[in-house]
Amino acid sequence: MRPLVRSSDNPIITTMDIPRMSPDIVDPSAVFNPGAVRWGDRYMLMLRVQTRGRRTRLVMAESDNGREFAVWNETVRFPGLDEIGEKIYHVYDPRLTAIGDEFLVMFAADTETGCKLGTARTGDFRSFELIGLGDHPDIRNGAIFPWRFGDRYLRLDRPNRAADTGEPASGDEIVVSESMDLIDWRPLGVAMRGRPRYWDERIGAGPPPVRTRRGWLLMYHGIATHFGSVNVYQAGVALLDLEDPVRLVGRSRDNLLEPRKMYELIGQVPNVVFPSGMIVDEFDTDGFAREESTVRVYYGAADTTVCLATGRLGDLLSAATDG
Ligand code: BMA
Repeated sequence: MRPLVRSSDNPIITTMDIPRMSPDIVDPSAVFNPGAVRWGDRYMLMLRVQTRGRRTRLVMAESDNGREFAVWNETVRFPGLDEIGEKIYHVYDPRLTAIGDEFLVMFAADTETGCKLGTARTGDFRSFELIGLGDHPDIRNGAIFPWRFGDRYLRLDRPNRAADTGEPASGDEIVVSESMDLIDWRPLGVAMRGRPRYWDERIGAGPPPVRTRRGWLLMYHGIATHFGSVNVYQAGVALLDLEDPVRLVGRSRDNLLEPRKMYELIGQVPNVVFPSGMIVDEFDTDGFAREESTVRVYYGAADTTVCLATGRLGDLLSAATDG
């Protein structure tokens, strides 16, 4: 049995589901790579909507069953982001973290000087407070742990390495960084590296990791770059040590999800599954996710639609066996 099974309703969100929000969103081209979090009984997604001008807008969607979503009729605004002193071209690929009684958003922001990771907080997904834009020169795929380590926040991030000509900025190390204030981040170490010539040559964290009794469950994307004309984006899992997440306990030998369906193979960017949201329903009284719990993985398909795959937490953990 495969640990992740696609929803028969895929793609669960397409551009047809996005209300017109003139002038920001009129007849959009794509909706993909959503952040996801549970808010009481509701499943919340923060969608990346792309317009025909290839501008990016973030829009919330909610659901009470995790499968059928109603898209909100307003775009997400991070007040102050326009005055930050740097021209920001795109804000995209948000990861949502529930921590204490608030929600944190970590997003990628394309600037003149590279990709930055920005952070905002919210309590209701309607108004957001911008916390800041990090000053790392070029970094992406930031995901904040849903847990305080003493006074510290931890996150996973993925510094971009110098791109070869014509190739998108990418990287092959997932790093654990710490911060006291969510503004200044200090790298603690590399948790995992890409595996040259296999499915995950370049890698980046997917959704924020899930706290389990066996360790932190991380879903990540791996990019195979050794095919002549196209990169293949897939998803797999890793297990990080509970107390010291820089220490990798195991990772999946194979990917658990790869482009196979037409909606993953064809689209704005072909051959992409990009996991960005993961919701686990059940936690025990100590705050550990239950192994029998359902896991919902939300992913972008071909940079064009939003899709859902589900599994059982214990099966995903058991896939992270490689050293
Ligand atoms: C990555 C990011 C993602 C995107 C993916 C596939 O580098 O830009 O947002 O989904 O490429 O195009």
